[in-house]
Amino acid sequence: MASDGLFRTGPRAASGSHPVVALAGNPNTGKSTVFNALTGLAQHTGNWPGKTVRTAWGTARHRGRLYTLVDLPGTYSLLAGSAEEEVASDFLCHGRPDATVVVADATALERNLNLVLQVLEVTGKVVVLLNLIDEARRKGYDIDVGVLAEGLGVPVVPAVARDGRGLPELMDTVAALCDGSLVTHPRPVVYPPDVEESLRRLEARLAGRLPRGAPLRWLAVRALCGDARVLRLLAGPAPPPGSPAPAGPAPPPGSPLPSPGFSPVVRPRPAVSRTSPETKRSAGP
Ligand SMILES: Nc1nc2c(ncn2[C@@H]2O[C@H](COP(=O)(O)OP(=O)(O)O)[C@@H](O)[C@H]2O)c(=O)[nH]1
Ligand SMILES: [Mg+2]
Repeated sequence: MASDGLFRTGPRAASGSHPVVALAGNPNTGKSTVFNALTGLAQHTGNWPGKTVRTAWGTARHRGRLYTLVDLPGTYSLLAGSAEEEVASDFLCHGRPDATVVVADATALERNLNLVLQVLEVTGKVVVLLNLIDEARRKGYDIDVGVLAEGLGVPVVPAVARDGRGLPELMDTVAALCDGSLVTHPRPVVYPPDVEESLRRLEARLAGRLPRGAPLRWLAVRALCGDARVLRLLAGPAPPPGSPAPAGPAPPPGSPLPSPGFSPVVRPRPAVSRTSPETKRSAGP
């Protein structure tokens, strides 16, 4: 496994034109097991730029196509209370992954769904890998994967990653998310009316300060939770009335990872709901 310095230029730099796939999840859900099974020896590790958080990234091949997988640090939340949460949140918000796999522990679904719902506020191009199905069965849990997928509005793939079970289906789903042939319809979390009103106002204030396509609602949630970096952004000077929002062009392939902080590099969120259901496979309602 190569190490360190390589990561300074980041997985995006190494990916060339390969789709970038983020692996997120609570600690001990089998994320590294999935990552190792899919990337084999084609891995690099290193510290996240400006952080002591170690992360791994590598290349997976599936049906003749290459993907760059990023094994994000395990977190229970994206609310940036720790360096790990900040790294995972920044990568999902600003690293522009083409798809995100949230590895969830089937034996502790309720706790794991907290992160799933947060990720869905950042990006819709998500597949949930429901791992440790063997342990869940041993405990007598029988999870209806179809109902879960319908409730979340994104695909759910059951797996026993330690035995490689479910991983080909995972990569088929990732491939379909990356090439746009699979359309998701994530269900938004609806907060109480006063919170929704605050979010709406914060989103409007953030919209003028961030590039089009930035996950405004999620950043507004973070502001309400007291995230210092979002609050700093809101406290900064507002752009003059009528001035266009920052363009935020996607960097060319080979650009380094965005550094921590609110880099204006955000790929517009895909308009998944506008794609014709006749021509695309669809997940969820
Ligand atoms: N029983 C069972 N154990 C698993 C499965 N996937 C991973 N593990 C084990 O769970 C532990 C944590 O896995 P790891 O990949 O390090 O989790 P991470 O912290 O999310 O990266 C390891 O001992 C794995 O061998 C699975 O599907 N079933
Ligand atoms: Mg791990």
